[in-house]
Amino acid sequence: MEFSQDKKTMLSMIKPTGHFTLGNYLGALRNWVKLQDEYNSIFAVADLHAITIRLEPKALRQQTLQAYAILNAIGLDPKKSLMFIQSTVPAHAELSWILSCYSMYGEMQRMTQFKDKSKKAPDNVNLGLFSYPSLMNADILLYQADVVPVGIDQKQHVELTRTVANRFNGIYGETFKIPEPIIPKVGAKIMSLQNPLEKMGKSDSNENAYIRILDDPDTIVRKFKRAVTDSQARVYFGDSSEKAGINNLMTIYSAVTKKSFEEIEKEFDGKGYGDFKLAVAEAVVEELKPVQERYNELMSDKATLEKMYQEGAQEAAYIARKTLSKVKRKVGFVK
Ligand code: ATP
Ligand code: LTN
Repeated sequence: MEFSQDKKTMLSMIKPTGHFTLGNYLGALRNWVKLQDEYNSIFAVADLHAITIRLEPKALRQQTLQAYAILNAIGLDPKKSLMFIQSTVPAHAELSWILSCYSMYGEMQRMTQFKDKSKKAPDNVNLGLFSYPSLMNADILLYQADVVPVGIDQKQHVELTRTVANRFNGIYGETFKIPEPIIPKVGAKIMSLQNPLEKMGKSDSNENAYIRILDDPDTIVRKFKRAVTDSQARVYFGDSSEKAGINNLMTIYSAVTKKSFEEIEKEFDGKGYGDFKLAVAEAVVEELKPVQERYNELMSDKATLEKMYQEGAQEAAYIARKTLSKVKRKVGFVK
């Protein structure tokens, strides 16, 4: 992994809290692949962030490895990008503590993710859930990232990163780069196949609501066949909430085949939803096939996979240590 002096640095992470979905893939991951040549890129599996919810140790370990393998399988390349697992680089937890002393209680309390997640799981409102953004601040600032591609839900967290970095720089002099969030364009939001007014999320209790990146072709076809549509039986993009199901299928088909909505409407003129659903399913199967093949190869050779993430950890630790040493010196810790 070689970083160029002329390129800006980009960093993003994803939590291994479940099986990655087509929503994660089309909305976030696939975009990372496009961006990796443009920037010095850093991608990580945010396993420290994952434990704000209770996970079985075995499941966390397996999901973390799967997530790391998927990042590789979709086309992120450890020769071009720095790729690692968050918990293997101790500097994240260390800087998170330091930064938490420069983050205000009131600021953290205003984070909508904290409010939403506290409501959803009132019996496990742990301190980690509250200080979650401080760990994210550390993730970003350790690598002096210029840009951070995230979904709209994470924009508030990156804005907090800017506030905290500016505050620290104001007290101690230039220490951190101030990062910018990059939010993908509209269309990147994939909705649930069962309730197209809600986001397709990996923690949905109904398995038919989402497509997993690793679903086999039969499952993908079955889930698309069951997708909720309307009674009009005409494929077009409409404004009414009734069309949300078809709009979502058109969005998926367009994202995968690069066809415009107009082209799709023409292609399925006079045809029923059955034909359309099958075409969407087949396009998704084709898109995911090479990803699944590479994933299976990687997972069948755990030794190589381990070597890859260990190398990533070493490279990440080297960069992170530089920033952390500077911070510790500025704050006044002994050498
Ligand atoms: P959960 O369902 O548990 O809330 P999630 O799938 O939203 O999880 P995150 O780890 O928060 O998981 O998402 C990772 C990235 O994938 C984020 O950048 C997010 O914006 C993006 N993403 C998630 N779901 C979708 C979706 N349905 N459409 C587009 N992008 C999505
Ligand atoms: N909070 C993010 C995941 C995440 C992240 C980061 C994203 C953890 N650390 C640093 C960008 C930069 C999420 O829930 N999607």
